[in-house]
Amino acid sequence: GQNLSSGNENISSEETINKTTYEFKIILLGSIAVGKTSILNRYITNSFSDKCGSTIKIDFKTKIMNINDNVRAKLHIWDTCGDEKFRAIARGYYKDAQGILLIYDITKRESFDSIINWLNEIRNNAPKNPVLFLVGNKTDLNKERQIPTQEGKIKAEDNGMLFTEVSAKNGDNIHILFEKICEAIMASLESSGELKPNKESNKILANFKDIDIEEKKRNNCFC
Ligand code: G3D
Ligand code: MG
Repeated sequence: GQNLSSGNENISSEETINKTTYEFKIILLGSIAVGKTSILNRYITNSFSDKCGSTIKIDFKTKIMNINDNVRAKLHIWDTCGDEKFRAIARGYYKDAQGILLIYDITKRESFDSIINWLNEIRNNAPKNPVLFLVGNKTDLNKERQIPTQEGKIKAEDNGMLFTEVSAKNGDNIHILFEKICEAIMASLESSGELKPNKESNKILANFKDIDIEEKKRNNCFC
């Protein structure tokens, strides 16, 4: 009843000890210069800046997403910098990923054509049944578009992927993209019985095996 609501207010505050936190690993894939790093920066810091250098590096950033008053998701979003040696680092990168954002540039036909190669890489390296999201980036450059939206949509449907188009530059659809993938990961884990809220531990590492975050941060160069 209504008379309970004021008494319960603290329970739903940010600080509550009973807040359930799911942790998900999401990785970014796609050919060089499609905007992987820009999408991540736009989501994490709401900024758009220069590309990172040309070294081969793996890095990840985390962000908390509130699902509701009692549940939140901590997203660990992994990005590569440079992709020439990608095959050599693939396995460690894919390990335990529950969501994959496969990105192309709507103004570059080659980046869309290589989606098929990335899907093979995913089949060979990713855990079974990650949520796949095909993402066409750079919608602010609509005049230079080479891939019609409908073509992206069909490619996604044919390959069991969710689909959207975004712009890291102006921020269009970026936040909703991460909300959607998070929702889809939760639904997928729930349907396979792997999402098991446990308020005692206040932390669920659903399908996410003890990644040593600090160590990964120290050793983020895999070359
Ligand atoms: P990558 O991490 O996939 O390799 P980057 O790609 O994020 O480094 O982006 C590659 C280039 O595309 C960068 O330009 C970046 O500024 C640009 N870019 C990324 N996203 C967008 C977008 O949404 N719109 C537009 N117009 N440009 C974008 P430079 O010139 O630095 O190479
Ligand atoms: Mg990059």
